Amino acid sequence: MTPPADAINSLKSLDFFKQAYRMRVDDLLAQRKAGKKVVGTFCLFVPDEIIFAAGADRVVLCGGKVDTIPLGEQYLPRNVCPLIKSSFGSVVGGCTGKGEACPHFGVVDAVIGESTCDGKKKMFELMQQFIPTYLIDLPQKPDTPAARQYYLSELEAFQEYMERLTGNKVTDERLREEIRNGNELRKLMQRLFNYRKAARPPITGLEILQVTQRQLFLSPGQLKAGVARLCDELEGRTGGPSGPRIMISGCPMSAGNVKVPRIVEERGAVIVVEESCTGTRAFDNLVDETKPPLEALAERYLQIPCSCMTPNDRRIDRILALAKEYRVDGVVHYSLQSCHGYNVEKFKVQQALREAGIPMLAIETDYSTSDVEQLRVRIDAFLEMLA
Ligand code: BJ8
Repeated sequence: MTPPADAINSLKSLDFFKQAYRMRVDDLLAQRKAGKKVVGTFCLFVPDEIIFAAGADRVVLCGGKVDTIPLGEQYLPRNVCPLIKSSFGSVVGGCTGKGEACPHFGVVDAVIGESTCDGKKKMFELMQQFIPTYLIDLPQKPDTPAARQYYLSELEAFQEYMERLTGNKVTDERLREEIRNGNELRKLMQRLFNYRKAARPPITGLEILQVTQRQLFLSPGQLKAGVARLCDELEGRTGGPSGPRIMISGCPMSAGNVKVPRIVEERGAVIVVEESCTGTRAFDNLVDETKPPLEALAERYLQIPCSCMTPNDRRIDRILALAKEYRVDGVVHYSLQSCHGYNVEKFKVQQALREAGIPMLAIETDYSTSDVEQLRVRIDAFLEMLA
């Protein structure tokens, strides 16, 4: 095994992503000054295309930091997932000045929520007391025609909301343009992930996280420029780290949350793919450019294999397919504490992986550092077993 490559490679084009936060906040402040509306989102089920077609901008607000959790816990039960507590703490901190807040919470005019897990659904009700909040209701059985019809009607209502918020009409032409832009970005992200299929990937999992944690934070133009530069730098590059090839699958890792991938790579493995919303789920499946735009959006977005959906067999299928494509030696199943969807689903994931002969390590954790030592021991044992 060789050490993780984030220390060796020093990919120059990653500097852009390191500066992304300050740069983007300044950019959003300037846009708001010029009269543009900005919305905050928390989930992949909120289609960017509709927001951009309405002439607004968006920024993802999912919290990955531990320091906003204490304020979140003043309003929410302690046994809610850390992503929810961290996000809510940031919003309240930003709105009341009572505590830690990420600067980007101050730059949104409204929040667009979605009815995914119970914790988030209820958090959005409370959030309404601090900032205007609109909720997209999601069907839970995505494979039925009725579900697609219902989600389509929810997207129509969302489009009308965005028109009211911005005062701009969303035309089919504008939607089609944004669908084309979105697909281009998805293809670019797919190209970036393809470099990780190499025998010795030229980019580590920790480095990739710097991009994926910011992909819904940056504007599409910024992301496109940054990822294109990174891909060009990776082209033809060989000789990254070697070690067991690991897939991380499960809950998203929002910005600030790198605990598990850091340990995995510090202990000598190489993360080659993430099956998560800060991974392949964000750019798998293009939107069909030949269909009526809203219908095509409904079709594509309902395919996101989130554990809030039932059944969610397409997630299992995707994990097995990715394991093959990326020649994965083992899977680390990553659940946030109290995320019942992913925690329960892990059983079926493990069953499927066992049948495929791929070992899996199940980790349930939060944003604190209290379990780092224990995680190191468990991850070491898992990697040793793979070796
Ligand atoms: S599409 S994964 S971004 S809902 S970790 S808050 S599920 S209790 S973040 Fe998610 Fe959309 Fe699904 Fe993706 Fe709830 Fe679980 Fe917490 Fe979660």
